[in-house]
Amino acid sequence: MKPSSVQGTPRILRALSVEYIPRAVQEAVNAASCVDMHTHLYAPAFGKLGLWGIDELVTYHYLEAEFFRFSNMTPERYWQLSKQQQADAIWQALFLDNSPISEATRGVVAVLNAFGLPVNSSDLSEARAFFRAQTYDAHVSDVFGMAGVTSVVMTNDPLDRAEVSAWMNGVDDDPRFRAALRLDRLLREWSDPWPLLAAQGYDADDRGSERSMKAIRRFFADWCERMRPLYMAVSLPDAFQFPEETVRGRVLREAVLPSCREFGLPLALMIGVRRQVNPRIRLAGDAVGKADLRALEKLCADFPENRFLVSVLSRENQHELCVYARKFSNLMPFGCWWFLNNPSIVEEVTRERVEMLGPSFIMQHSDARVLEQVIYKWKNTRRTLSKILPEAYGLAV
Ligand code: FIX
Ligand code: ZN
Repeated sequence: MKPSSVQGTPRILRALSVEYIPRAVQEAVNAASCVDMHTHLYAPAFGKLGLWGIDELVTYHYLEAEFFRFSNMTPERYWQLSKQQQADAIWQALFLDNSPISEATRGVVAVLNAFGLPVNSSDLSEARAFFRAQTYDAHVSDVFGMAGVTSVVMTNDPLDRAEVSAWMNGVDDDPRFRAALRLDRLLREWSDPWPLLAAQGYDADDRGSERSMKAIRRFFADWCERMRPLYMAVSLPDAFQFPEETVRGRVLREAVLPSCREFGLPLALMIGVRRQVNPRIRLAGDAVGKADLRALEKLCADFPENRFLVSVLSRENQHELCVYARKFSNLMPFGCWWFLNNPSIVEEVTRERVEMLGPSFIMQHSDARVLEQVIYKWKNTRRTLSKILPEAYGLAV
């Protein structure tokens, strides 16, 4: 999980004079193939869990949030519509009645352009016909090729019923998709996950006793064997504290961290989300809050044998994260998550990270939820890096 796209360049640059740097960097950035280390995409074996195509692109929750700013339609009415009707309503409001100049709407335009589909059409029929004619498996390879992505890491929740049944039916090895064992549900209020663990045959109880901690470690052993994840991951609220005298705190300390050490897996912490500040708009209803990163300091200091991949959602936490990364070599900052993934903020945050950490961080992930989003998200990342890196190298020679 190294920022390999820029690792080979210093030697080349040393041999160049300053005026050639921008072009050399741009060529290197454009030619680099990426591993997208955090997405919500799925391999073909997961069937309907994998989202793709125009209706999914247009109803991405980033666009739903923008839709409710323009439309008089209530969320309750919107949720009653079919997927196609929802996409039609969003297309009308965000692409026809208003200018698609936000990052999320520009993304849809970029995807349509990439496939040579009309961007000013009064309806989505031509785009629908195009995507209907594709088969998912071959389309994945085409899309990854267009994005310059060799493989993506999925988000895999072993307590999610639909996912569990896909894994149990057997998931063929597909080198384009790697797993990440997601812990959000396991680390919720204990009354929620323990019956799910028990239903899978693990000896968990309602008190979160010592027995439950052992059961969770057995659960991890089995799921690590089944999924072969690259890392474990959890998103955490702005109010996250560690240590914490709750069952969640104990699950983290007594089960998650030891299992990560046992299986040699990093733990990805995505800190700062405030879930469901507006539940009426569902997935679009999450927000951000500044976190107390002393919890992260404690984790990095107390568990030097664990490795932490960390993304923080609040812009106000970014500088602190860089400082902690300078203190703890077991901390690897990654990407510009969610509300940060806008060119202006990516530029600011990445420049700061380069200045403070050199290339010792993971520059970006896409967080794509809909397959074709990797095309525009990686295009935009490359564009921003082609701007920032020549400056950095230019000042270094
Ligand atoms: O928790 C996460 O992994 C978040 O990235 C998502 O759940 C969020 O809804 C999202 O799509 C952000 O890009
Ligand atoms: Zn995500």
